[in-house]
Amino acid sequence: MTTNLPLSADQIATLNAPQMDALADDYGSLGRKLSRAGIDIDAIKDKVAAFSVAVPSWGTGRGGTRFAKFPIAGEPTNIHEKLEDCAVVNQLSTLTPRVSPHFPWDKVSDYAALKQEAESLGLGFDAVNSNTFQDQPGQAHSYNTGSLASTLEATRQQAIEHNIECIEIGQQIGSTDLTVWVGDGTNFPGQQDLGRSLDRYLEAAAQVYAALPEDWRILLEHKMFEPAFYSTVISDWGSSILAAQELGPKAKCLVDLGHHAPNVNIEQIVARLHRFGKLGGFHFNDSKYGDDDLDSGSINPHQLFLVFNELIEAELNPRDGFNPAYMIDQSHNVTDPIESMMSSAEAIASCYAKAVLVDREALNAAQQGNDTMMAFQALRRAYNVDVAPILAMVRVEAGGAIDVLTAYRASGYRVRKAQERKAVGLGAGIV
Ligand code: AFD
Ligand code: MN
Ligand code: MN
Repeated sequence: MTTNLPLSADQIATLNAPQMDALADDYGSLGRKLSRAGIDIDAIKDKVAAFSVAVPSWGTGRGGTRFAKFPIAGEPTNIHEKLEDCAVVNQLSTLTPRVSPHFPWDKVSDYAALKQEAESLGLGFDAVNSNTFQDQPGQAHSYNTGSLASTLEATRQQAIEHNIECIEIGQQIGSTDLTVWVGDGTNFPGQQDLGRSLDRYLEAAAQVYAALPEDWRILLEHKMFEPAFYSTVISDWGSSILAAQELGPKAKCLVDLGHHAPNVNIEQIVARLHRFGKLGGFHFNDSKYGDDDLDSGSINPHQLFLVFNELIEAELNPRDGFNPAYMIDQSHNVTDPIESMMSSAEAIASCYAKAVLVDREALNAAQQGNDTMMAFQALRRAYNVDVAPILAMVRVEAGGAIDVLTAYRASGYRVRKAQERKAVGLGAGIV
């Protein structure tokens, strides 16, 4: 199956070799420390090995702001090259075996062949993403009035049909989720009736919902602002859960970490959505000011840990088939996207491992007994553990690299691609 891996397994093993003794030493030392707290390090390692996060096909290209995009040499220009880059991320980090495609950006003529191509690279497909927030060449109706919530019936119909087409493509490549984020909203008070816009959205989304196959879900991604700066139709988790509840059991909410007002308690939103069986997916990134799409854990790793703490609680107390689609959703404006995705996958898995390490009995007892300091310390103790040896051991056992970034640079992959691939254009590049 995996006949087409972009990096040589031998080369990864050779790069790992001089570091193996040190890793065994660090892993052993952490194992002894954890065992004093009654924790079996191998059990934690197995949980981390079973954890994975999808990468977005569009995350392999340099992102940008509305001011500019600065491409790098060797960037991918089509889905085939994007898959190859995703395979590099997965080969070295071993945490990202699925790719989330975006249509029409990733359109091809033969999806069965695309699925096979992905498999030969050690990859599968995750949620399919529709795009009704920008116009495509030759498109009959512009989305300049919005899409699923547009006042124009023909535009709404076109958006519905595009989402249904995404489901049909998804069925051919093995996806079972459709993620819908719409840019619909307004820039001026009074521009649209806030209630009627939502009515139109719900009516159109219901038609997409009706086209979902039995085992599929529609994931509604809310976002507070941008491109609309006054109001957005699905602006927050409240609008999202109400819409999901109205649409039906196959509709769930997707939380993108960057899509909230600054300082919002996102971990509580996670807990709330889970409480009502509506947490369907997650887009990981980090932010300082808004929807910055910075690398996961680069600004506020503690928040990422607290989010995972809620996700582990949800995993332990599942409601309504808890099965969240985890994905990295970042805009890599100033780094090599492969490096950012590998570093982010590590930050995400690290917070997952720390959340697994939380002594839930101690936490629950302290909570129950109103011992605030000890409840906080239960979280703090886990957060302070350096889980790097666990992550590295997981990677080595799966054929990945101990030091992903050094291995990637030593592979010369990007330099090779810079010679093989055609240059991408300049221009603004918001993703
Ligand atoms: C936009 C949105 C959102 C979405 C992405 C892909 O902000 O994060 O996931 O496009 O559709 O960046
Ligand atoms: Mn997102
Ligand atoms: Mn976003």
